Amino acid sequence: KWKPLKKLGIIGVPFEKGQKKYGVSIAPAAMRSAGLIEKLKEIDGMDVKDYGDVEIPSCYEPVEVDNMAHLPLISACNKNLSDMVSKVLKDGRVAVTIGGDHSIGVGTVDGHYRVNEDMILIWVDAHADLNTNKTSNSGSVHGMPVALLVKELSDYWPYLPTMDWQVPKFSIKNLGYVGLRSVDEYERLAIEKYNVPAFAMEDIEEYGIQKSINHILQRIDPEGNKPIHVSFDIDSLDALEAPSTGTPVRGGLTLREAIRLMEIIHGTGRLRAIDLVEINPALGNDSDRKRTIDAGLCILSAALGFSRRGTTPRGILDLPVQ
Ligand code: EXY
Ligand code: MN
Ligand code: MN
Repeated sequence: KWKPLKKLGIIGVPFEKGQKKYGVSIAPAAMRSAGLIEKLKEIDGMDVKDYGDVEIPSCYEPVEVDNMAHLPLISACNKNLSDMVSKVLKDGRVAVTIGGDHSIGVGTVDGHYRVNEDMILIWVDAHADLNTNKTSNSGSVHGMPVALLVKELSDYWPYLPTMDWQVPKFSIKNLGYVGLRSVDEYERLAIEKYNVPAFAMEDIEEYGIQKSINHILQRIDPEGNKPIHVSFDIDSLDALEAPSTGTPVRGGLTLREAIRLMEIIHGTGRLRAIDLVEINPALGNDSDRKRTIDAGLCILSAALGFSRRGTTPRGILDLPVQ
């Protein structure tokens, strides 16, 4: 029933107020000038449409929310993003969102969920992004998007002004993690309380990346019948592979592991949305920046069908004669 969609819609989100450093907001432009669209068009038979950047509102309600910096602006941006992701999906395309910091996961997942309540979510990250404003040590919303999205945690939040548009209906039962190695105490408590399949680096060490993702997919979607949303934080990669990111953590995924992970997800034919977040081209030197952006491009290509084995020329069955 499922086969990979050969149509994509690209959305840029030049947004960085979910964390404190300058630079994540320039990632969509940096990815486009590094050849994002061209590279995705090279994938066999791919139809790529660039929907441009989401509008970041310049006016928003200036309310303060306890330990949640810039919530009204984050909320306004995510509301627009959610609409854009829904639109791309309704147009019959895979939604490919280039962040931006990870607070934009609220909008991408919300937009996907509104079109398909069946969706499952694979959060690829060094961090669990599962803090509430009560448990967060930083007050940065990029450490909170999963907790904002899941219905099981809605009682652990106060009323959040400006967030009325987002009703947390997504079930934590449909979530899996890959790449964890920096998890706060209450995040760990939530993972254990709800028995979330969470493959931290030591688990990936033990099972390998293929068994790890297959185990998650088997757990949250045993029938293999649900559309997949991947939210890929570049800091899931080892800091040596992707140095230009705001909260790097050593000891992470190799690019090879991440590519294999994406190939397996592509192979299900069920990938319908992918976010690539937390690339910060303003951090590090030229070589760091290039390495990080290249890694991001490789990950997207693999997720969307690029084959490392190579592909035969379209519609051609023999070598050209002299
Ligand atoms: N858990 C820490 C916090 O909540 O502040 C660090 C979060 C970093 C989030 C990065 C983007 O994935
Ligand atoms: Mn993250
Ligand atoms: Mn992270």
